[in-house]
Amino acid sequence: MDKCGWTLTLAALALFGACSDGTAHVSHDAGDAAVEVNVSPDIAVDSAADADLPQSATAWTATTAGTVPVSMWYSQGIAKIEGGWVFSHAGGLFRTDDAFVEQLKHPLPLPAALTELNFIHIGDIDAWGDTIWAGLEQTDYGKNQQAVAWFDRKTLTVQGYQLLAQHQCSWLSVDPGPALAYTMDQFSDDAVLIYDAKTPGQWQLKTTLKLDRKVDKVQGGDVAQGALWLSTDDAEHGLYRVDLAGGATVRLGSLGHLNGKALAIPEGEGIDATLLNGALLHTLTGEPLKITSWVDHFVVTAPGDKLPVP
Ligand SMILES: [Ca+2]
Repeated sequence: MDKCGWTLTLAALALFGACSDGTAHVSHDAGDAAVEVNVSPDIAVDSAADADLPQSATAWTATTAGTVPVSMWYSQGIAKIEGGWVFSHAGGLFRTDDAFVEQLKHPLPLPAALTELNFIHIGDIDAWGDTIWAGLEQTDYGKNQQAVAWFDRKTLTVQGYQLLAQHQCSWLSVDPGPALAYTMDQFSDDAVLIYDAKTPGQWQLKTTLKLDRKVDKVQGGDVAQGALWLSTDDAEHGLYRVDLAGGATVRLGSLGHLNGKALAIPEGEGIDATLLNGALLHTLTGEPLKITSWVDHFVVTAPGDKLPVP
């Protein structure tokens, strides 16, 4: 969860590039005086799906600011770093520049001690300084034993790991200010586990934040702006905001890419929350046929005046 400077220029949204699949479009006139952001129906906020939610649930919105196709191998996690991005798939890590041009890949980054324990899955990842943090899973969820591992940002080599007493670990986010780490015990859950993360290898469960609703099939999470932002692989590929002060949880919209057929339905994956050219949320969607993946950027608007999150 890198922090980037906040300078909102709608024209800058065009930096995210043209959309390859027709799901979003950003354009500006020759003088940059006017900017048009067209939102495809499949990634607009689904008001029908929100009809049964409290009114406050519709007050926050996430509006697409661009879709970028990326490597099919980027299929689990995403994290913004200085000068680029880091992605994960189940068994590897990748670092790109800001244009998503791959700079380095590490296809087998887990230590033997973990693979011998059947850890085979890297989930959504996060960045903290020169370190990449990743939630890891082994497949026997009943063991109540998953793990966090940390990697050097430049080399993507593992620096250490710690077993965690939780059943699943599809995502993990770190907040360097208070040195806290966030994750969930289950893919579908109504609570967030919060670890004291001051000392690598000695994380201690600090508290549990109870949400005011259950969120299904959470695949990514990132902390920024006093909130936890969740991406899911539920039926609507829902995007959610969790207020860290009390657990109020609202649906913002959707990651999109709901148009697949049969076994080719795309899967909602990880998320990064970094203010970047006016867009706060950046999500990763994978595609089962392994033809491509997508990074989608979203501008978040707050209740009331609908201004973007400051
Ligand atoms: Ca992430």
